[in-house]
Amino acid sequence: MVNIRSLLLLLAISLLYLDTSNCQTHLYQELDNHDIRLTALEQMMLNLTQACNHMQQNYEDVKQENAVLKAVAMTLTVRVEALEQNGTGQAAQTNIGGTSPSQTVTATSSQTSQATYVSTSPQTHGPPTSSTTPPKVIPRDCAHAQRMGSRQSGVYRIQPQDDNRTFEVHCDMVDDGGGWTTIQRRMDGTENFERNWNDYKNGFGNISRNFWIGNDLLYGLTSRGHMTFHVNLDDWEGVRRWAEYQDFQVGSELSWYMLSVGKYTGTAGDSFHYPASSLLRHDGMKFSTPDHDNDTSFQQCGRMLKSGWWFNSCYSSNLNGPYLTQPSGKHTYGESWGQPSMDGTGIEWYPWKKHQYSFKYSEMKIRPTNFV
Ligand SMILES: [Ca+2]
Repeated sequence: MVNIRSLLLLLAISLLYLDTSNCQTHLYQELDNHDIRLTALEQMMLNLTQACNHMQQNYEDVKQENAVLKAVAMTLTVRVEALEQNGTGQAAQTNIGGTSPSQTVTATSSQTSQATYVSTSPQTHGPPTSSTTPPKVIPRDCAHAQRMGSRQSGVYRIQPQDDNRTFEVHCDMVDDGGGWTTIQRRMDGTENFERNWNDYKNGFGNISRNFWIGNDLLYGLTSRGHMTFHVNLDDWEGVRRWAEYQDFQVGSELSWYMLSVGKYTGTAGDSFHYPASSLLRHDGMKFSTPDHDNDTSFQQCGRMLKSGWWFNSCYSSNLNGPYLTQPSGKHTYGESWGQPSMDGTGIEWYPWKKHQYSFKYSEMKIRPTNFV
């Protein structure tokens, strides 16, 4: 009996051992499989890391190539600008016809200057910096400066023609997309505009305040292509109106700086083609000053109206007239609705006010028509 029990116990122990052994074998097998999967995962991780590093290297290479291409593109752009500047400058120089170059606004020698922003106020402007320095080019005008990356309104140095003369001008980089070269401003009576021919030829005043840019420079700026002319006028009640003309051009001194303008748009009315009288419009007129009578009147409009302007017989606008500290000057005789008298009562634009009225503020500016 005991033997049988012992035998059964031994059998049970054997079976248990056998089962335990099988289980152990299975566990070892599973562990081996786990190790294999782990190794496979590690290899996969390694492959992914290598792939990632490879992509990172490719990205760095592409980025570097992109930077190089960008620098090359910038250099080529600047060279094209320089070539354009040379070509147009020579053409403009040819048309001057031997008039002696001179300027009242500050001119310098032929040094080059980057972006040529002259204002001393702190600002961010100019072309983006690059690891490769492009050739330095002085912009032809404010539109050119803006295309080169300048966004700040203020005083810039420009070189309109390829004759080594540079000029400081005021650029409006904000109004209606910017790129405007300001050619005249009247903001107070601190500057005398009753000037002779040479002053209007060369320009005068403070370009940050009241000034006339100069007819020679005006010719140089408008002789290269289609230009848009814009004038802003403020009355003494704080209302601003504007007039704009396409194809604005001022001839050389040989043509007495003859004015030529195209289509009008605006809110201030059309003075240059003044519809009320062909004797009072200014399109096609020569420039006159107190000492140079080129108008169509038997009188001397420039002397009488104390101004330099494209007088006819005589005017429907005179933005270079005397600055008055009130809307109306003295009316002495001859004024009728829509028809200026010969009194000369200040800074006038007849199509808006229809009677003699001197504006509080005026500014005239130009930019290439295809700028925007
Ligand atoms: Ca005359």
